[in-house]
Amino acid sequence: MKLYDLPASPNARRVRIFVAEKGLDIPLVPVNMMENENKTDEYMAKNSLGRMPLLELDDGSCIAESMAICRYLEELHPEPPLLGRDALDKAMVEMWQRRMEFELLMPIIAVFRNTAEMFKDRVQQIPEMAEVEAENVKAKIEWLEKELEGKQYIANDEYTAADITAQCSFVMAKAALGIRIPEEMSNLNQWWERVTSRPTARA
Ligand SMILES: N[C@@H](CCC(=O)N[C@@H](CS)C(=O)NCC(=O)O)C(=O)O
Repeated sequence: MKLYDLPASPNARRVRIFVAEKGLDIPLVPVNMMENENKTDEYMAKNSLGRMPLLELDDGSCIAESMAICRYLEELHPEPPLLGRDALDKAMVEMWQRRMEFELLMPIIAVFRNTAEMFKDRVQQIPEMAEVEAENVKAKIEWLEKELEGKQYIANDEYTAADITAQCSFVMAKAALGIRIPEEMSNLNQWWERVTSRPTARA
């Protein structure tokens, strides 16, 4: 088994954290996007969208999509559960994971793709879209601050994939866009302290 990785990518990071939380040791294969290593025939045969992360199994099967990779690993290694324990809990983790992905991570990536120099020649950048999505990110951070009232973690009372996706979203927001959790948002700041003090946070 090997994991094709893009070190700075929030999607790749969430899978690396998931792997580390499971205590697994899966060899990483760094893919250099700037050298178009993800567009070679060899890589495109593994993932026709040319994206990372990608998990390649020993039998040659290739799993793309971060959450599909996480689901596969959870099935093989149920402990500690990061995708929920019983039917309701699994649904809640799925709900919150999707919310973190669609409402936070994707708008943050949209701001980055529409403004970053490294994407200038790779995508059609629309500055107005970056502005709209930046406002969206701000509103979603305020929303999450309220949602975290009285909660230790995002989906339930333990650390799950929903926290991992949110955590990686904030890492990217801070590193790539300079967007930080506002000081006065005590729920989010306490949650941030809780998740980033885990030994796996720098995976
Ligand atoms: N939905 C996919 C998204 C994967 C994705 O977009 N990966 C980006 C890095 S964050 C990538 O590989 N981009 C390569 C490119 O744009 O050429 C997932 O959840 O894994």
